[in-house]
Amino acid sequence: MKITSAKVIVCCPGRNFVTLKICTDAGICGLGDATLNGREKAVATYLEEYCIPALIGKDPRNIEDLWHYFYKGVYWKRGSVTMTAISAIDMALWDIKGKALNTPLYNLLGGKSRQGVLVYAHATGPNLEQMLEDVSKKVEQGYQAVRVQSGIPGVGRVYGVPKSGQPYEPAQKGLPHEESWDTARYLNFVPKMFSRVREVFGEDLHLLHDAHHRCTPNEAARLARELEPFHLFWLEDPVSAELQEGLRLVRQHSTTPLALGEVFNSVYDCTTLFSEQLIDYIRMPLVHGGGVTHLQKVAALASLYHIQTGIHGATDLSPINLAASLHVDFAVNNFGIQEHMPHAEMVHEVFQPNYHFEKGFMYINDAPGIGVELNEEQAAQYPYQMACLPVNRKLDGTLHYW
Ligand code: CS2
Ligand code: MG
Repeated sequence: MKITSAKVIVCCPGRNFVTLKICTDAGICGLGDATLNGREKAVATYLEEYCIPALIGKDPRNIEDLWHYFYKGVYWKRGSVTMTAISAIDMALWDIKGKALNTPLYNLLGGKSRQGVLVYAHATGPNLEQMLEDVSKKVEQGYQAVRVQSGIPGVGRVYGVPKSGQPYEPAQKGLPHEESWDTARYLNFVPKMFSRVREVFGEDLHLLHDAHHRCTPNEAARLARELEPFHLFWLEDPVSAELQEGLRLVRQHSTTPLALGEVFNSVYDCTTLFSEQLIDYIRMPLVHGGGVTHLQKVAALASLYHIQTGIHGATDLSPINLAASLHVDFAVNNFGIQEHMPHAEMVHEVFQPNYHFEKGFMYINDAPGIGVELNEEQAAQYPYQMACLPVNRKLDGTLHYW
């Protein structure tokens, strides 16, 4: 089999998505997600200028070799743009392989290890009461695990907490907008928030929280320790993990489970976190983390250290990525939980998914390969619109981690 053509499709059904389509002389085409929120065109150009010309004529069945061709072969390893491009190629090749062998992707990864994939929903609100209403909605929909985020009294607009009634979408049209932050107020508020959530919803609901990299290791240690009585499923990104050693301090002080890695793009971002057992869940997404090929290796290494997967699944990753993640979730033994934020209806006019949610779990049908269809005519109806993630400033104006 040979690759005969490949193209990049950029569309904006409510938000931007970048898709790579690779076709072969066997008449089989594969799809890969190449969406990097706020930097979509950089990945599209990387693929169009450098990867697609090099793919033509190659045998798509040699996925491992092609992965290393684009990783080692270019000399400039890693980085979000490069790794998102490699991830898209990798997903499209696995899609082709599954279609060529007429079998769903999970079958090529060792088969199913479970009957359903446990997922968590997002509940948000500009204040505590509205957030509690949103948790109720998610429980009514059948979710058994809910991530809880709320506006913080005295702090303006907080990342990832939409205005009342708006869908979750941290990126906004045009150049980055500015949001504010105050760690002291945040640290005082979050334990009170969880105390209230447990009071209303009891012990059985799995609760998660995302600190979005906002604390220093010592602040994170205080937060993790003060959240212990509320038995969180996980505390996510309490610190920015560029300094992997920083997690030692958090770990020393608390047993609250920690989840990290949605911005990682290589196993080398987490070797210390794994080998010293500093985290409990690894969040690397397929789309930015080297695709199925690399995630399998990351999951295998994590399992040696009793670390489970908790793959990133925000709405800025396309349905192709979510479906591919579900195949991995079904297959790996050390699966923990999968993030689930349903895409808007408009997104499904372009991408027809092969998965569904039922009573807290997700399921995928047996369509060969990854199994998501792309309607290119619909995609063309929604042209790209520039949008960026926000910049985050402390109340005095100092630039902070977002
Ligand atoms: C968030 C994401 O899902 C999460 O845990 O942190 O919404 C993240 O902020 C976005 O994917 C960034 O594009
Ligand atoms: Mg997150």
